[in-house]
Amino acid sequence: MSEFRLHCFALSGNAYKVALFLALAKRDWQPIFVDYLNGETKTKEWRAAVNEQGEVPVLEHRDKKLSQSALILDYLASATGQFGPDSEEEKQEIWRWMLFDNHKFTSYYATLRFIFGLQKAGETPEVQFLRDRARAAYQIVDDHLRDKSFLVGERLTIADLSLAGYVFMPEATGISDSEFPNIQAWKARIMAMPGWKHPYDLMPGPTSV
Ligand SMILES: N[C@@H](CCC(=O)N[C@@H](CS)C(=O)NCC(=O)O)C(=O)O
Repeated sequence: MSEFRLHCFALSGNAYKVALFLALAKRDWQPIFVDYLNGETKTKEWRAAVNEQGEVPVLEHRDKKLSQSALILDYLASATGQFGPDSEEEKQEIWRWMLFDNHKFTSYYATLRFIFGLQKAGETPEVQFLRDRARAAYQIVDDHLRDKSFLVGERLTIADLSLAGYVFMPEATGISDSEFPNIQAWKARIMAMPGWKHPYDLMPGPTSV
């Protein structure tokens, strides 16, 4: 059995945040496939055994079973000594970006990508609302990255891994990379890291709905 076990599925960018950490940190880990599309996370059994909140990612390590990607990333940074803060000030900055990511950057974009890119909902008012909100969050991050290589401290940290959850997903969203050149350059820096892999090469399961 591997040291770290990650409950995940290929389409989940939230799980990718953790899978990418483990890949870049070159840790001994294994994915445990969760059949989200067939409703596994909604079953009483899965919720009782894995996560009462009904979500992946869930990380198992030693006697711990953790959920919520930001908390897992913070735990992994402490447990491995990699991609964490160098000071109290950096820790606060990292959390500030991870909370922004969970509330806005990932959440609007992930929902847009799911209903527009995967379920092919078309140009509904909901899609347009989500795209506007996602664009606004992307603009804030693009502005922040104008004079920076990474979000915090000029090196890859768990803040970058959190925001990187969905940016490599290939489905159409109606938002183009060329609208956000600083995010595009940041993505290229992450892709150039030894051990980087596309989400669909790192996690098991179907890549369409
Ligand atoms: N804030 C959570 C979000 C996790 C999340 O939304 N996971 C999705 C997959 S990407 C999920 O498991 N959804 C199950 C459901 O909504 O039923 C985190 O960062 O871990």
